[in-house]
Amino acid sequence: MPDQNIDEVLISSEDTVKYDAAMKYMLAKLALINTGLSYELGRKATSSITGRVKNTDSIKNKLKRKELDITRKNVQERIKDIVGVRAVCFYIDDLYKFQEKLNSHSDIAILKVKDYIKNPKSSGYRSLHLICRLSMPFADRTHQINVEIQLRTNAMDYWAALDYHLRYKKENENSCKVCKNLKTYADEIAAIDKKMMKLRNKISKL
Ligand code: 0O2
Repeated sequence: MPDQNIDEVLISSEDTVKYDAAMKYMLAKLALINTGLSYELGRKATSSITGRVKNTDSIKNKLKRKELDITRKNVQERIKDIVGVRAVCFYIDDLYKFQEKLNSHSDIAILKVKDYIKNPKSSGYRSLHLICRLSMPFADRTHQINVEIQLRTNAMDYWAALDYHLRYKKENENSCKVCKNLKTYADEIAAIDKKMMKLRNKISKL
């Protein structure tokens, strides 16, 4: 079977439209939360809000990485981040405030929290990941769609973006020669992130 047909079996054109709609729905929600939180804080809460729908090649690679068969069932049941959105905030405590706001949205069920800030990955990666199920009215009915929400500070985002192309997406062995450096830099950046939050608190009491 040509690849295009296999891809269509894995993710139908209806799925693609649905995932795209879910991403836009989530982006609107994050923008709404940002507006409310910024109002409450009296300053901007986020510096960017972005989203993406994972492409078929990336989904297939992830299934391979997880040593799973490339089937439609596995795509639907095992890949939780086909729809992914990210809010980048200024301070670490903003991320948890953002999470609280999401909790109050009745159409979003937070299924799993992966707190890579309290428990960073061995790579040094830090972010707050929320694996959610979104109930979205679409076409003739309400659909349940998995969405991964990544909440990060600017500092975490800076490190993750560089790590992504320096190491994370490279499978070659040589890339691990830089793992130790990247981990050290992640820890140093995280220490500055905490200091900036303390400084903000100090300034607010002046
Ligand atoms: P992409 O291209 O960003 O979509 P699990 O299902 O829990 O077994 P999964 O889904 O890999 O495993 O979850 P995990 O580890 O929580 O990571 C999900 C996403 O976080 C990744 O998506 C990356 O975006 C990001 N991430 C995780 N670890 C790292 C890291 O060490 N460095 C960087 N830069 N990003 C990381 P994808 O699908 O791998 O990639």
